[in-house]
Amino acid sequence: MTSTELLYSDPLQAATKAAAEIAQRTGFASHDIALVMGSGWVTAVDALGDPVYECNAEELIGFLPPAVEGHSGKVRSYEIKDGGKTVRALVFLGRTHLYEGKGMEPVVHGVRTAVKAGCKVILLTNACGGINTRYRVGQPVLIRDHISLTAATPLVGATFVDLTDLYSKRLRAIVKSADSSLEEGVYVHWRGPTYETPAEILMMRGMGADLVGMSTVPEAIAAHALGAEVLAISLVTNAAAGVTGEKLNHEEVIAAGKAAASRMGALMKSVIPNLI
Ligand code: 8IG
Repeated sequence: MTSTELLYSDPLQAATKAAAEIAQRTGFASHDIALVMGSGWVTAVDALGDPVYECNAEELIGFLPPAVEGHSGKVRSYEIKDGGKTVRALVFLGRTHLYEGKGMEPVVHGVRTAVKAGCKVILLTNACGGINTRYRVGQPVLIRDHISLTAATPLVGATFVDLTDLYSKRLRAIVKSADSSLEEGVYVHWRGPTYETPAEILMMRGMGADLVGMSTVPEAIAAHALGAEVLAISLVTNAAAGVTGEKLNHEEVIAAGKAAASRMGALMKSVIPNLI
């Protein structure tokens, strides 16, 4: 059986095997926290210093090559020291999205691998559209809850998982104590790859949504179902369709991400030791 066949036929076994490969390659039996870096967030990891290990994700069991510009598809291991404490962070540069049409398994393989590698906390980052008119481009927002307009879930069978505290209140409080200016919002998961119409954005606002994007929700559910705590931070990189009258483009997203990267990096570096 190929590594891709294993991913689709027995995804948890594929994740367990990928985690063992990471332990063997890095020399660290376990990691503490995983970071999934979305569009525009990749340069924020520079704040973490030099990684102690890096490979291309597709070298590991079950990982597919990346498909989007700004997602380089690397897996890194970092040692983050804070006082006497050492935190081992597994960092995924880039992710697979549902709109790529490869199904759910590749989308959540990274977080499942991270949990199998020992990570108790999963920090998901993304770039998204701002529905809430209070938000400005370049503003980070903590995800407090989500609305799934894809209704896609990585879970199958009679596994009835409670999502009341999916985006951990405890972790959000820790991040807000480091930066009290951070806002919280409700994220809508939209399959894409088309952006929304202005009418769809009005519908989402009416539903109580603040942010819209094409990722994060399946990964949050998969991580939570395996017992990890989830923290998710969105970077608003554009006003959602119809909010300003401007058209949406991917270059704008990349530019806004780059501009906000150093603030994001400093925030991550300062809070990570407190999350573990
Ligand atoms: I970046 O406006 C980014 N990702 N669905 N809508 C959706 N996804 C996004 C958007 C947006 N901006």
